[in-house]
Amino acid sequence: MDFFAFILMLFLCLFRLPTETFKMSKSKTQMQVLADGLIELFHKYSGKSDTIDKKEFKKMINEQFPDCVEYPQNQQGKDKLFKDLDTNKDNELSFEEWTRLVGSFLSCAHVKFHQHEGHHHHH
Ligand SMILES: [Ca+2]
Repeated sequence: MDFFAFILMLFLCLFRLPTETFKMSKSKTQMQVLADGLIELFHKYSGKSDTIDKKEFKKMINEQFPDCVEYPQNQQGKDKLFKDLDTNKDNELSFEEWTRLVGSFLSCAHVKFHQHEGHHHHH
């Protein structure tokens, strides 16, 4: 390494440290807060294993996804939904597999939001 490269590297290091400290002290964006909340929710049901098994899945559906008609509340429907989400068929839902459920729940909630909005406009 020549002297110039060394100085350049030193400069980069000096620059990087304060920038990162600044970034960390900045408040989180709305999206970051939501992501943290979702990760927390996943961990609440996955426990230490970091995957959700069928039993944990049913508990989660009952407690967290009760108001969406797309999510079947009967036993058979829940089994099917679990099977659909478990794309690698290992009988566990990974975080990635679980985000598909979150995605469709968000779509459903979005539709409901506008239905609700429309309802209010008529009154
Ligand atoms: Ca899986």
